[in-house]
Amino acid sequence: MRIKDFSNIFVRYDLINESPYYNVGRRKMSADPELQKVIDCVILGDIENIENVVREALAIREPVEVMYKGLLEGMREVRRLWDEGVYYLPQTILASDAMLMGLTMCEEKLGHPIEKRGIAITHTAEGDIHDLGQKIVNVLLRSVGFEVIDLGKDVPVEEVVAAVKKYRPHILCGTAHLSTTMKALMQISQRLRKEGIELPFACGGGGGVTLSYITSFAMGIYGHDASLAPKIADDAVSGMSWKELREKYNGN
Ligand code: B12
Repeated sequence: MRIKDFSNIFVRYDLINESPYYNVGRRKMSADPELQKVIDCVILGDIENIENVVREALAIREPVEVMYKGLLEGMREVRRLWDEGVYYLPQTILASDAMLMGLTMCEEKLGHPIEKRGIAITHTAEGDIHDLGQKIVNVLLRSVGFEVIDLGKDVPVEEVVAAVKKYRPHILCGTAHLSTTMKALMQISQRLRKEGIELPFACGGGGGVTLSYITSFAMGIYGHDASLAPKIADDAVSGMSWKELREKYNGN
């Protein structure tokens, strides 16, 4: 017998039961219908429709609002679903891809000022592919005029050190999410010191990447939110040392 209707074969019944998003009356996370569509597309990993809904949202909302109240809000729910064991890798990868597609559009809409404010290097730690936070940092830094040298994800410690020596940035940014990869951030700090280089090293992420961990090594400044990156970078350009920046942003 040939199967004519596949719709019931690929249904995740656990999702229907456990996620409000797979039910008919989806939980509303935004009062704004355009932003809600963005949120839904991220949660559902709907890479076919994300560009349309982001375009519609950008027609009436500021790019930073679409980023924070749409894309990031959707990712917050994905995080919950993953943490509760409802989402597996495939759903999470699709959701992340949808978010990255939307982020690129927000960046295009924001545009970049012609006059450069300073140079920033960003990267996601060696062994780590959780780069969504880093991509948001890139967009925000570029939107205020920083030249961003994006080293990408899973960047070896030595590659980061070499890039700092080559470009002499005002600020280095790092993102990590795994307990196994966050050590790379500390290793970068140690290697830079060995080379006699000191600069503000702003870090964010998840898991063990906390205020106490990041401030346990030289140069580390903890940023709980990407929106801090342009502020820290601006202060770095104005000449504040990493110690002064740590005092200002981390209170120690
Ligand atoms: C999305 C996600 C993925 C996606 C990543 C896609 C991508 N392109 O990034 C995929 C599906 C690929 C993935 C894979 C894996 N993941 Co994962 N993943 C997540 C999840 C659900 C959300 C993380 C996220 O993207 N958040 C949204 C972004 C925007 O937040 P963010 O990066 O933290 O950034 C914010 C701030 O931290 C800050 N920030 C970040 N960087 C910076 C930098 C500066 C300078 C500043 C100022 C601020 C700042 O600003 C942002 C907000 O504005 C978390 C769950 C959780 N609780 O966090 C697990 C989680 C991080 N993953 C986890 C694991 C274990 C894995 C895998 C090993 C799973 C596996 N078995 O294969 C692999 C890892 C592979 C690898 N080598 O890296 C664990 C890590 C546990 C640990 N502590 O070690 C978590 C915590 C889930 C869990 N509870 O088990 N994952």
